[in-house]
Amino acid sequence: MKSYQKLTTDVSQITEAGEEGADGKPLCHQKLSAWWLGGGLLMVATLLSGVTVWVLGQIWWDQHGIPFWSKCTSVPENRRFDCYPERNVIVTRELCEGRGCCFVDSERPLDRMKGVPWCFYPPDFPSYTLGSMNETDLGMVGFLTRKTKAYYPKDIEKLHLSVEFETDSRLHVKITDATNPRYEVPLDVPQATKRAENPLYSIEFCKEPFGLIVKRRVSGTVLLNTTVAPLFFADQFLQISTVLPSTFLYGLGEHESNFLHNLEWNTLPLWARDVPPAESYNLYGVHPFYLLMEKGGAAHGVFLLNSNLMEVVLQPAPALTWRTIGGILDFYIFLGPDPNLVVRQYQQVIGFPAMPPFWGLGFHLCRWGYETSNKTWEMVKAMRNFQIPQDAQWNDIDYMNGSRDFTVDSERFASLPQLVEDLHKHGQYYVLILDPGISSTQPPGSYWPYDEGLKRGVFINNTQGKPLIGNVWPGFTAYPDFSNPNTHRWWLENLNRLHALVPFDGLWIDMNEPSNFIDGSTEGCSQGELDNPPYVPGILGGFLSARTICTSAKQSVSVHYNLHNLYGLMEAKATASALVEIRGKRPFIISRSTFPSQGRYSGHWLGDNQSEWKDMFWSIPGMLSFSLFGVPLVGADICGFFKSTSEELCIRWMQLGAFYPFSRNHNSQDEQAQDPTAFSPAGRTAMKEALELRYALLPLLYTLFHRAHLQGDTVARPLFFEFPKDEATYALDKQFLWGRGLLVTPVLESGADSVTGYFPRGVWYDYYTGSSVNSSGESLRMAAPLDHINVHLREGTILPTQKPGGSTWLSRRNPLRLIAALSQNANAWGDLYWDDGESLDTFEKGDYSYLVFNVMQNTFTSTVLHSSVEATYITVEKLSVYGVREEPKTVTVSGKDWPFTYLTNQVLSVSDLRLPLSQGFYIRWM
Ligand code: MIG
Repeated sequence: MKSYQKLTTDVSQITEAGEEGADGKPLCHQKLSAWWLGGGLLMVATLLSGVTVWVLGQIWWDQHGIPFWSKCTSVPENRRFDCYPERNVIVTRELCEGRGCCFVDSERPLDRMKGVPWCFYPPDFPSYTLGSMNETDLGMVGFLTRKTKAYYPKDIEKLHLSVEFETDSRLHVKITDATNPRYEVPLDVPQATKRAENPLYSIEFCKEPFGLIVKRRVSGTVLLNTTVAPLFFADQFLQISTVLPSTFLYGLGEHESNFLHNLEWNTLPLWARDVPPAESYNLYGVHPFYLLMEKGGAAHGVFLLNSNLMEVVLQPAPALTWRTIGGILDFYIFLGPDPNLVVRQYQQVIGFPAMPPFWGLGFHLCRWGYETSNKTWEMVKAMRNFQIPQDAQWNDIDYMNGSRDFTVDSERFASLPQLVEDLHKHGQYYVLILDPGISSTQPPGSYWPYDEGLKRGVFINNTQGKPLIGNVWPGFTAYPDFSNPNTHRWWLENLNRLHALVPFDGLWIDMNEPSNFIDGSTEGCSQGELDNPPYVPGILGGFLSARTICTSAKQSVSVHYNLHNLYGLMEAKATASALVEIRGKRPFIISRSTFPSQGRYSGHWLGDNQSEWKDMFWSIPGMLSFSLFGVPLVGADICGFFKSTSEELCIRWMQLGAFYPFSRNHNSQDEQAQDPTAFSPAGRTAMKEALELRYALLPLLYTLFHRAHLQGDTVARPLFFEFPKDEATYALDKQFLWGRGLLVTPVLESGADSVTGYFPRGVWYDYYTGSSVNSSGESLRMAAPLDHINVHLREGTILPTQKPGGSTWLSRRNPLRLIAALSQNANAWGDLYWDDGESLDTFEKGDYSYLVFNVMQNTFTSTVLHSSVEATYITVEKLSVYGVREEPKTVTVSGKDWPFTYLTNQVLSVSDLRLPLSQGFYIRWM
């Protein structure tokens, strides 16, 4: 029986309970149908055995006439949604049934450890009811009401539901309080102006209890079905669950975990926190976005635009529960269908990442504890002495006077201005750390940042309206409120003054969770609900102000309770605009705390790791996750932050780190030196070679960043993005790609002289030699001596490479070598974006060159689609073609005969070309 209340498009429909969906299966009350069956059987048993059972029935039947025992046990374990997620409570039958939930005492105590809830919602747990829906220009709106109060305080009775068909691949679903406005994340998101005409999705609503079902139209795949558990919308407890169409789930950061999430009862807390990364902790940043691979290779993504403390529960149904303690439920659903498109569509909402300066892609060297500017300078000189590529030297907090922002220690760092001048003379750059905490204990008149900040009211206030005081490196500190525009002005003025002392080129913004060495403030926190909400997700420490400031603190836009997770984003925004104003060039910023849309302002490093092999491994899933989050400029501390590294580990890590989009070796204080000059000649040489490999590939890397900036392509890319139909790629997080065609297979363990990597079906060429393997989609073992990292080219790829140099300032002038790796049909494709490497908005202003390379019918062609003066400074010197099956008799360059070499491994090389990059050319072999 079908009786849909049809709306104008076939994209949406409202389904009454018990009705069938288009595929004939009941959509709403899936679980109800399960207990009807169970209850029915019990009913028959009741009739058969007469009075005794009838009496029993009186005990077991609940007020709806439903057998309580039956409806609870009919819920399969993996479909139990936790009704009592509170920690520090031993959930008894009494407590559980007090919430109207099912209590099933586990026979296996291990289940409790594993996470199968023993207190869970029965299928008929009261929730909201959907009234009729009305059409709008962009979709539909309706109201949800609830009759029975749920068990959290300030349960909201009437909700407003809006569904907007924003684009064919993007659906926007928003649920909020129908009566009173609530906090919403202050992010500029695009507003659709007309309803999508041919959406990839369809949506269905269940009336009683309310539920939402989203399907992919072409396949009928159910992407979301929220009918599996009740919706909650109390002031400080909002919860919605869905089943998932597969277990191939990625994203949801920031955590230390495998790239592919574990769905065996895994709770991921999201709350910005200063802590050395460890599994299951909430870490520095917050990204409520996931990508899921459906069966068959299509992908979709879901973004919950909410900045409150939340947790995401994953369970093996497979199912997912969003649980947040504030804001509203504001979902964007991206239909792809290709994973690359999902991430692009996500970034169309949060913004595409900034184009970094070219030098930002060079090698960065840093440590905490250089102690003096002279020692820092010696470092730079040693690197130059060994001709190891380096673009930027950094200083950590040791440059400051008493760890105070915007000061320079005039004794230990007396030569800092000269050091920076020397760097600049060599075409190198200087980056400084800044922390948000502003010292509040200097005598009045002696520390402008605090005095002036007080005067202008730029600090976060406590509940009494006075600056909240915490404790960080300089001692007691106040915290700038970056949600206040006055703070941006003040921050800029401080940076201007500092820049006059030390003309830094980039900034490293640390401690911006914000971190606090004491919990809350010097005066503790309030007893109120903002500091002690009725429900606290499973965060480290167990309370909101653990190692940060009180969440009751007041900021100009809202309370810190709502804005905490946005601190790093707002600081990055202020810092980026200040850097633009000061230097007039592209800002280079690396931030520890991040939130969606961070990529517009900064990159990210993965925080305080250790000099351990497993930490080196964790950096790959970490990096790939930030690719999904739209923060492509990402990397981990190469060779590890805490602890001392071994030479072997550091060599392997420099090799891997040469392929971090952001490549920095950083070390903690009091650890053994781990810069490339600190090792044996052989170790040093291996590291130098790894960096030279990076520098050779920078034209490719820069082009990939352009594509990220332009349209949200990923830079460091998971394999399955390119091979979505190959399920064998779904769990890979020990290998990754740069763009579509460069495969990196690092060694991640000690004592190895070989490495095994997966090669999706097709021909792959060794980057260095051009030798090929034709993979059927298999794992291959390869030699990996200590001075070698395996890098392969996918068939059909053309790479622009450049002769490396000691810095990008030097290498950027060098001639190019193009490498074409032919497909089995003897075709290949590649491109190059080139500009001055540092001016603002070169693409937007047209000050760039863009070239497309391709090979067809034994002819390599370079086509200049757009050109600017920078391309006239460099030449193409050499072309190597991998996979030329027969030795050519002649080679011509733009019509003229040219000498060439051909090797038995099918590599054709044409050298001494001296072709200006700014002009098209073709090279033919016959
Ligand atoms: O409390 O500035 O993650 O990279 O070296 C530690 C000193 C503060 C934490 C950063 C780390 C940096 C360190 N910082």
